[in-house]
Amino acid sequence: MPDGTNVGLIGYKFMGKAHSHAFRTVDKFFDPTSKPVMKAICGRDEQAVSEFAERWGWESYETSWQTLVSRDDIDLVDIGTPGSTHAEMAIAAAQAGKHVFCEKPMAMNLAECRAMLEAARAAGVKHMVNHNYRRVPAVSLAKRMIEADEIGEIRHARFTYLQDWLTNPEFPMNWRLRKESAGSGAHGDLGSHMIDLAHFLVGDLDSVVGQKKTYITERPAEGTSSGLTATAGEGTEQVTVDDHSMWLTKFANGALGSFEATRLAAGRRNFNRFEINGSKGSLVWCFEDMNWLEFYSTESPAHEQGFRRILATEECHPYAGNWWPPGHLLGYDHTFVHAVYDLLEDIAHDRPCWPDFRDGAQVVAVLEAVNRSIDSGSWADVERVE
Ligand code: 4PW
Repeated sequence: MPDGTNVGLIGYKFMGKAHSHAFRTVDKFFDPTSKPVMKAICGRDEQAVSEFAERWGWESYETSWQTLVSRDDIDLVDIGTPGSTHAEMAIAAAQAGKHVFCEKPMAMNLAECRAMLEAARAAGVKHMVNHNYRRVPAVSLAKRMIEADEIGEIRHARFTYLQDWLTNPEFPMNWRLRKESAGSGAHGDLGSHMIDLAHFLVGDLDSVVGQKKTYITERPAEGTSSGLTATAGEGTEQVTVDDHSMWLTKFANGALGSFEATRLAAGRRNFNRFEINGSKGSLVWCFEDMNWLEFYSTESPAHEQGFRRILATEECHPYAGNWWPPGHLLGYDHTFVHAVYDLLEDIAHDRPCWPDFRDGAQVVAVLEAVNRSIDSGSWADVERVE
């Protein structure tokens, strides 16, 4: 794109802000070959989306996503809306010849994912799913250390993603609590992130056995909502998704693993954590302390044995050198900038994106295998997406 990459973003709430921030910021700290041009933001409420466009610097706004994806002056469609809308939007965008960036979970089910993947491949456009936690410098550093055999053969790994914003039964309904808009509760919302990290750091999951539970089955009706906040309306509504999901896995490489996702873990605000144990050491990371990676090596001298805390803000650490001097910490928003930078470079240099729609579909394949295991009461094999 000689004059930049023209972006159209669908969604202007929580993810709309995070993605808008990323497009506004990326060329201030990174040097994308093709700079993003914030062409159009899309949302159904004309007053709200026009105000958002003004505030965030979008050149125009649309109230119809169909109009946005068909515009000739759009190169990249970014989908920041609830999961029930992803497939239709992504397929239409690909068929219109647009590159596609899609929030997680990729879609409501594996069939939708496969249709999105097929459409993107047929159109020859780039496709990426925003599993942003891969792009925390400390997480990408963990990937490098695993690839360098610094912890040896991985034997087991445990992933937890705990939040508490739904602990209070008076917290009202919102789209994340409805099966028809979100597909599932903590299982997909948080579980998809854990699965993607597991794919990134450990490998494919071969089989799973799980359980889910909804503890609060009725909540005050929705008034207004944005992100993880909401106000109550009149009456009540049934919750149709899980509060809590947990499962065991057998990885394809022989390792064993455990996963737990909940949004009712009082005191855990965004406790996305992994611990990976290998034959020569361990790696531990937690988003609530996201700049630090804990590393234990069995090869350290006996008197030095212990977890070493690595502050991943050095020039040598992934992405970190583009920001501030060592020790100046990064945050959640920086991971979106990293994703947008890599996407723009993948488009400009015709490189495969990661994670792409195949990776995103593989995540949903695991989510569905857990559901099958719950229905059957026994282990379920994970379908492989090619
Ligand atoms: O990581 C994200 C969190 O910031 C998740 O994708 C969903 O949004 C659930 O909590 C928040």
